[in-house]
Amino acid sequence: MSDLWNIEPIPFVGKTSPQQGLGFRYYQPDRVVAGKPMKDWLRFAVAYWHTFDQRLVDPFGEGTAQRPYDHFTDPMDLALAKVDYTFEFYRKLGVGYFCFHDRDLAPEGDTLRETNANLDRVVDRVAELQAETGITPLWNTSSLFTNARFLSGAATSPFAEVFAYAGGQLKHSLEIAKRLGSENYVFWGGREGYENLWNTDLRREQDHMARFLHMAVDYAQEIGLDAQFLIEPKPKEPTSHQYDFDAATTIAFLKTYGLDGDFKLNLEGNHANLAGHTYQHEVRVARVAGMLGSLDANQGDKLIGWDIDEFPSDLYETTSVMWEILDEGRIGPHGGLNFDAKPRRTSFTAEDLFRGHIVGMDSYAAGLLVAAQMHEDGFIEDLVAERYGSFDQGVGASVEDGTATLADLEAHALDVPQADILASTRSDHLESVKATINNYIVDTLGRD
Ligand code: XLS
Ligand code: NI
Ligand code: NI
Repeated sequence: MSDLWNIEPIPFVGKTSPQQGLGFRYYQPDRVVAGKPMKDWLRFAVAYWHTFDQRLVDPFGEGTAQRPYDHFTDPMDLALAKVDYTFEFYRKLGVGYFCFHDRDLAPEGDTLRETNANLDRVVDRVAELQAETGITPLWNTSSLFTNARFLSGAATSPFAEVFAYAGGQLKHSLEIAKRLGSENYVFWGGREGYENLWNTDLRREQDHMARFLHMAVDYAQEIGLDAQFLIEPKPKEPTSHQYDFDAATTIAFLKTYGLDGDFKLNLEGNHANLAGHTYQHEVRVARVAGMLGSLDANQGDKLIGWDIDEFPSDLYETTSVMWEILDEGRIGPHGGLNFDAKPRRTSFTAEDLFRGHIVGMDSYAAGLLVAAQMHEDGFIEDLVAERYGSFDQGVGASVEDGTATLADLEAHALDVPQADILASTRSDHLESVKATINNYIVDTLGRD
């Protein structure tokens, strides 16, 4: 798969092209939609771990991926060669950002000191290529779940030695964020949860996790790191219960421990589904709490339960997420769309990495176009205003302004016939809303 070097930068080909070529049908970085270029609305990022490290294993099968650095036997040579490849990929795909875990970049040594030295050598190369290309980290994070030492968690491990190691590892990772100019810094608590309550001190583990995050806030301040801190909720997997279960749970945790001023949320489509939510639900919950930070753009599979991390292709979902983003005005203070996604095992070449990203970028660009049209027409805004209109006057207004008592409500309700109450709910036409959204998708994209 040395074919990456022969692939031309991915062009915009529009609709007239045959499907088989590599090209964008909707994504045009400089096209202005709803007042901003597409690239500013979307701020796409490539996920280092999936795109460059993932061997395309599944629980039943070995990796199928073919990568041009496979022939390196020395892990440091491989790590350094891979960095050059990654920047070539970003450039050809036409994205401005990437995301990584510390351990995606470089192999571990026997001690944290040795590991940091390996990492710093690779980060030197990343810094050089950033300076050459202007491509920068949307965020970085620390892998506090892959190594065997984290078998029972990191910040919530019952073992102080492990907590200490995790803290030391985090410190260096924050220094890298500062050095490379990461716009955000993500915490995904992969093993911060429990497998069984019988051996778990729920209170103490969450106290420890909060301590860990407070230490991160303190250290960021000490070194002048101004990246936005983000927590990425996920309900389970690999633990049977993860503390950052979903947006609502995570917001409650942050408020309980006085961390809500320093953190926002990084929301992932597939994680939303695992929690029994739509992606739009998670984005909306974060928005109404003022906690929307960034997005991990992927999707689940309706037929498979686990975090399968497909590239997003569901236009209904990308439309609903982009509708929220347009309504918000941005993804977050420094947010973007990180493709926390991998191709299927049958798609194992370099070209397939492009195909996966292209379908994801086009699906979000198409969602942006549809959502922009919906906003322009104001149909959802009007519908919601009408639906809650009864709270603008009369008894509704007295509820909202706090003057109504239960006695007032009883006096109001006591003699109203059932038919009149039902008549007052006339504007509830969910089926026609769904039909209208379908029409927007078909009509907007058909015209474009
Ligand atoms: C795993 C998570 C992970 C985070 C970064 O399910 O999505 O990839 O995004 O640690
Ligand atoms: Ni995930
Ligand atoms: Ni993720």
